[in-house]
Amino acid sequence: MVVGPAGSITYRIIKIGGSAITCKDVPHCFKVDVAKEISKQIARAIREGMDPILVHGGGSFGHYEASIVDEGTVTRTSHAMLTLNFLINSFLVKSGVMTYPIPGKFFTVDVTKSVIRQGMVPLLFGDILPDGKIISGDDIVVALGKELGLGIIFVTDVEGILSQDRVMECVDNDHAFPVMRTANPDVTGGILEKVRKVLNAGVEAVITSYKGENILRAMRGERVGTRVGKCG
Ligand code: IP8
Repeated sequence: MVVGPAGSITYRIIKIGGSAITCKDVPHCFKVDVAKEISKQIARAIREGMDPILVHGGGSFGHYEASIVDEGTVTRTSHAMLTLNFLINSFLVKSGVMTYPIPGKFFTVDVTKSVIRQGMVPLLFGDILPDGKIISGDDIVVALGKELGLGIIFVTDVEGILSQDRVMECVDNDHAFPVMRTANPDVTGGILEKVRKVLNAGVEAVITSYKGENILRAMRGERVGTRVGKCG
């Protein structure tokens, strides 16, 4: 486990959620301003000496296409994810972040480490296999968090897990909070499933928005959003 100066875990794995980077209700709608803001914070974190590992989800690209089941689902979903990756990567590269994209189908911890060893920033993403099985970016970040002993920052469109309109400070079980549901398709289960995966794997995570430089602040070890893992 990698620990920071105060003995706390180091948050370096950043899951750029589809809910943050794409528009909920509009298929294939990409949020340029959000991409610019996230890229800016990641570039700054790197300038401050931090080395992030990036992963993005499917949003209204991959999840939308995967939810329409016909003979073209795998082709369209795969194409949608590559398109979204191209868009996100374009803003990161423009901001000076030396990324190397790794589609989920090719994800291993070793291949991720080899990209880091070459001095680049891995940019992994959720994917679909030829048989239609979905690889969620959430599973990728949890596997990396467990293997590398690093904390995960889930960047979403909300400030954290809400209970009666207030952001919860910390969650250590999956039934203590009201389930957050969204109308848009999410074939990999949404926020409750994220929390379950984090708790089952015994990793540490924060769920936060990109606003207020929260990605950068979480990487610096500041408390933002909702922590998921061990409370107290
Ligand atoms: O949004 C899903 O990745 P996630 C990827 O991280 C596809 O669960 C293909 C829908």
